[in-house]
Amino acid sequence: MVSEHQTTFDETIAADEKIEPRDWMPDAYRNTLIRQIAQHAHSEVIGMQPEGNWITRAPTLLRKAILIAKVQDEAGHGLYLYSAAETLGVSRDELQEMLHSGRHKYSSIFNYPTLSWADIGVIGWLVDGAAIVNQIMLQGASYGPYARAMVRICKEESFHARQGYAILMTLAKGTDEQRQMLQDAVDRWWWPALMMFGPHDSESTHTEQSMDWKIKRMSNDDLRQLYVDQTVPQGEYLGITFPDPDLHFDEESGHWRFGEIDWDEFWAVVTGDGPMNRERVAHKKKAWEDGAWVREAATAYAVKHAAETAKVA
Ligand code: BYC
Repeated sequence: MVSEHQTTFDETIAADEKIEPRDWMPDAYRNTLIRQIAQHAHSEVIGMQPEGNWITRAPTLLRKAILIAKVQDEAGHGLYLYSAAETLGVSRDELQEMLHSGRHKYSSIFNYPTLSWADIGVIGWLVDGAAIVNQIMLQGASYGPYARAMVRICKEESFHARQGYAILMTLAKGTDEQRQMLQDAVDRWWWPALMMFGPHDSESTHTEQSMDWKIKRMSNDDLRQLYVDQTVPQGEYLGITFPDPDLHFDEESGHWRFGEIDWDEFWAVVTGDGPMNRERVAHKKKAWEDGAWVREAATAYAVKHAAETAKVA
């Protein structure tokens, strides 16, 4: 027999209303949200590394200031998302432990190296661009704290994508060497950007259930197609080519059709064997350990402050 709780939950989802932390929810819904929100938070935080790599080497003071602001925004996104995950009853420490021990995933895209300044522009354009396509639909997610975090994150991502495109416009209008640097970065990041949307729908473990629960509002393949349709004209404007001989505009459907992703590469990167996986996790663990004294000091202050407040009361 379906419980009263389950009926209320189902009706809330059917009515397109939000599930809030105080509401009853099925364990599987809670666990799916913890998995996806945590993976998303970890991606934001690990994603600071490839870009942080270029802060000391940005070509001008202005570019450096903009990049610092962007990387700082990613930390903020991680914090909103960890807070959203905490509303589901999991602690920040547990989430860190899951990431450090390899039991939690983070986006495959951050396991590639940033070899030139053009990579910073291409990350803004292609990676933040892909994140926006994915996250606009997540603003409609059925879990309130996740959906609301997405609204703010999307606003900031939109600035990130523009700063990336602005870097690329400068390179595109520059010397032959600069245009070559831009093309080389596109050649290396295009396929990994398409992989961000996850496996084909037919191979995706979670899509069907997550769409029934209205956590995901569009499937991996539909989002990927939307992204390609938006991005190819932007690339043409920059004067670059895409590293895909099968890419062509299909008049009948009105879509840009593209070649097959290298799924062996995707799964190798997702399961820990990409070019930068080990470095990324080792660096993250070191930052967590080096920051232990800050957390201890902050907690000590909080305890002292609570004791003093209690005394006054
Ligand atoms: N990378 O059943 P599926 C940013 C895993 S950061 C790694 O389709 P789901 C930025 C998937 O987890 C924004 N793993 O899963 C930051 C699952 O494994 P588990 C990053 C992937 O969850 C700094 C298995 O494959 N955005 O923009 O329904 C600087 C089967 O997949 C990936 C997000 O995190 C992948 N690409 O759909 C610049 C978005 N794809 O968990 C920029 C939030 C799949 O069963 N996440 N897997 O072990 C999502 O929207 C969804 O989780 C996904 C996957 C679309 C990624």
